[in-house]
Amino acid sequence: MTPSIASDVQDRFGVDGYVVLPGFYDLAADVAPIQEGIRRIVAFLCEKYGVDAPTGSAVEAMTLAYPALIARNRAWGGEVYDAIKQIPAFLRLVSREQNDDLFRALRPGSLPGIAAGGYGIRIDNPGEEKFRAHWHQEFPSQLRSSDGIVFWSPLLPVTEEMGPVQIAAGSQAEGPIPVYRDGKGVGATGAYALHLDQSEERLARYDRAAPLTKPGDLILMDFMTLHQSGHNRECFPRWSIQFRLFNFADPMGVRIGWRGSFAAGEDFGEIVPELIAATPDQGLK
Ligand SMILES: O=C(O)CCC(=O)C(=O)O
Ligand SMILES: [Fe+2]
Repeated sequence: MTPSIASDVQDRFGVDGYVVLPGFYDLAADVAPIQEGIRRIVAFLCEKYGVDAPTGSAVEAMTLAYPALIARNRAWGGEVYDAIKQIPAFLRLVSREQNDDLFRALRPGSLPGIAAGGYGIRIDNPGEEKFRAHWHQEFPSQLRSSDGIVFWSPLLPVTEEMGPVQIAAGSQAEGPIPVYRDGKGVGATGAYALHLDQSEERLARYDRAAPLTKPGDLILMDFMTLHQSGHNRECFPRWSIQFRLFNFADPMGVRIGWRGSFAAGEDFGEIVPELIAATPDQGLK
């Protein structure tokens, strides 16, 4: 049976390729235990490296202690990043039945899967271009199936200054867009080095949204919807959860054996060669 959700959610998702569900997760039950896990991990690393910074609350750990850690050594931030995706409360949120129900309601007849390696917690630091996700579709960097949805939920209230995710509304209509590789001059690799063919022409066709969300809220984006990270101009990082559900029943997914992309150690170009663009789009920023 297909679970029911408000039909306007289905309609808006179908038209815009994204939708915001305010308060989808329970702050106390679902989100606070993740924030607490982050606080403790940041506190362990501050102690390990002798960084004197406040970790009494999760907000302090995320906005003061983490920046203090990476100010001393950026690689210590990588330790935090790799550790926090293993917080049990985070994996419980990723694998909540509510998520599969939502997916099945938006994709009637689907059999949802959780994209392995496709879940994590972003820490978008002010002024850090190397890990900023510029305009992309999720599909080439995740694969698994062409029919998929990104789940995105913040761990701190997102303000304009923090550079909310930007979404080209309705751009899922483009279907799969070929991509080419370029390190952006900042050593970007993997998914961060992929560029869309004819990006400017394509993006010009759509209005852009940049929803301001708070912990508990959920943004859903179609695997084909163009989106990018905003520029964080705050003095602390933007922390957010993302994971991806795909559809085992999608014929394209069946054809590629539900194989993944970069996060699975695979090269998307070998799995779906038609996604490789012939010529770079020179106008891309
Ligand atoms: O949070 C961001 O800045 C980018 C998010 C994104 O690209 C994703 O969740 O797929
Ligand atoms: Fe993305």
